[in-house]
Amino acid sequence: MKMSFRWYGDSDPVSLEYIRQIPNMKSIVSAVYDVKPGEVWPEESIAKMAKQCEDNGLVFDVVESIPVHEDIKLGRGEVDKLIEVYCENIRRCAKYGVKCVTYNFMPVFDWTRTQLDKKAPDGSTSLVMYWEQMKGLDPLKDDIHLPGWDSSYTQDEVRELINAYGEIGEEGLWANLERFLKKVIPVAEECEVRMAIHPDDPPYPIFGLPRIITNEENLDRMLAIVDSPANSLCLCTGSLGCAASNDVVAMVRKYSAADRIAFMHMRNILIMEDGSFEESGHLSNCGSLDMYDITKALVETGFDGYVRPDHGRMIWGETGKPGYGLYDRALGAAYINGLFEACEKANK
Ligand code: DNO
Repeated sequence: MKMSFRWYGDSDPVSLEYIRQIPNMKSIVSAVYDVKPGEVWPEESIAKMAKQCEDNGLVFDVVESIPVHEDIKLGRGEVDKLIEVYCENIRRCAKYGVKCVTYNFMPVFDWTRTQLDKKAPDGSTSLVMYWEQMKGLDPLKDDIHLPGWDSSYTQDEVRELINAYGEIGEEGLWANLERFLKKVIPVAEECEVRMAIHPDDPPYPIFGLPRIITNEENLDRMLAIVDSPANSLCLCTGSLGCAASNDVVAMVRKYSAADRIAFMHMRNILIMEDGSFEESGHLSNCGSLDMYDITKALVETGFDGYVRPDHGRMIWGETGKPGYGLYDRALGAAYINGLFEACEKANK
């Protein structure tokens, strides 16, 4: 496996100087952040990121994310032109050494949480999604500002988008994903880049928006659209894992054995009785997922893709981007390194 760490560029309070000191750290996961979805990434920005990483003994070889424009997901407007821009961004990233591009096909919103700083008894804080706090919220009627949601949309725009997704439904979203993949994957293959789709987080409908990257049946369907290692998964344990019906260990084993996992997001979550969940420490006994079994499944199937410690809690008084502080993610990396070392030795 190749250990990696997400870095948000110059605005990130965590520095590359610190990231490089985490044992076994090799790759930086980042993106060009000052360009809107649907626009071409300036080569200078990609080159600068690559150079900054290299100067710190790291490699910028994973992109997270090249965002997919809503019109591509909705199949409206200038879709073909937008997909062409997407392909051009893949080519440009590949030119500067990128090997893996993460993206998602979630309508309107990326991950959904109800609170980003829920305090645990030990004083740490983390992201949570409590149904109790979601109850009664209706984005078609109320003005909703859930933490972490893209604030560049006005409430009217959000309503328009939600209605448009309601009209196309899940099958419409599938059709638009297919159209996207059939154009993008051949370009990725040419560039020797693996596309890694991130599962919907959480993997069930929110506010009636269709969600399709959610469970084994749908992952099978997605991978079959273009049967190529360039069309792969970013298997996020914490996203798939917060639906108790998903057997994450079995999914990891199956897709890794088939060489369809390009990128692993490793984090743990604690699922509560009503389906709410809290992001926990990475260790198995902090949450509902067995991180040892997940790692064992990866090692036994010869996984050689990228891994990153996903969301950490905020600990030791650190402030910064929720989920993306240094300390707890570094603890996560150390733990994951340990799991891999043990599993690899046992597997010899
Ligand atoms: C959350 C992340 C996601 C992920 C995107 C990929 O912290 O895992 O925002 O980057 O869904 O496109």
